[in-house]
Amino acid sequence: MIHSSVTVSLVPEARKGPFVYHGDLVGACAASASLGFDAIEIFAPSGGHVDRSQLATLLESHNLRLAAVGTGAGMLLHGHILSDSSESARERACGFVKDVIEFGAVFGAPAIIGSMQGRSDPEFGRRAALDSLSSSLSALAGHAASLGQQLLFEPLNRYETDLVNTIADGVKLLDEVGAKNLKLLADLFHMNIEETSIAGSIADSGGTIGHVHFVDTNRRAAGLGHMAFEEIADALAQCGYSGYASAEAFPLPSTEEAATMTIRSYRRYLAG
Ligand code: LER
Ligand code: MN
Repeated sequence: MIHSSVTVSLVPEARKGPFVYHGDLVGACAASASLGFDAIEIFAPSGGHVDRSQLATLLESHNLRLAAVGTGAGMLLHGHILSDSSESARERACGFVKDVIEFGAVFGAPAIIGSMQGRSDPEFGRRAALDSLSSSLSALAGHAASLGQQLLFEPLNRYETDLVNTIADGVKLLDEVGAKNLKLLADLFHMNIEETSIAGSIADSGGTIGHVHFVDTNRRAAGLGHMAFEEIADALAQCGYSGYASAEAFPLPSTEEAATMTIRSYRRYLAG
């Protein structure tokens, strides 16, 4: 069974980003629970930003779970990247992510490495950047494992990184790192740009997918673009995927309509 989730950003600098709810955690929990979502995914400025006992109360009172926590604020707010050519800069990046891993772990939620993978610079080179990324991921996956959590790694489209663009690139990276709790995040928006076949690459992923960003071709809510959701749902079912379909989409035409459209599409294509 695939569960539903919706993103909540608490980072003012990301107000134009692809998140359904922005800024108001209390309101987002009430609204998403009333639509029937199973969980929320939080994008926060840091691992220490959210009051943990307030979040625990909120989740419990709305019968919601925490699906995952994003780490992209490390790059957005501080310029940290896990593939940095400087070891001390990489350590700072890992420190930021470790705090987010610890926050998520309190609620049984994995952290997501997306834009924190960074991109190569011409001097350092792509292979060296990938090696640095692998070594950062190895340390971070170890930290997540010590807390009983998975760590999610997200291939991004070519306009955001030159390191890991496809699910196949991601599977290769996972092989290099060799950590059992390191899984891939399949973001359908990025896959629509990079994959030859979205359903085909899911089918070929060999059980490495641990989370899905459920979104349409144009990064609007599922159902507001031209994604072939039937075949994607079939491919996920065939590989036994039982994680979250989490709406990381623009709040268009409004937050309410994006959330409503998402849960409708989730029920149509993925539920049961
Ligand atoms: C993060 O989940 C993502 O998809 C990236 O595009 C953010 O830059
Ligand atoms: Mn994503």
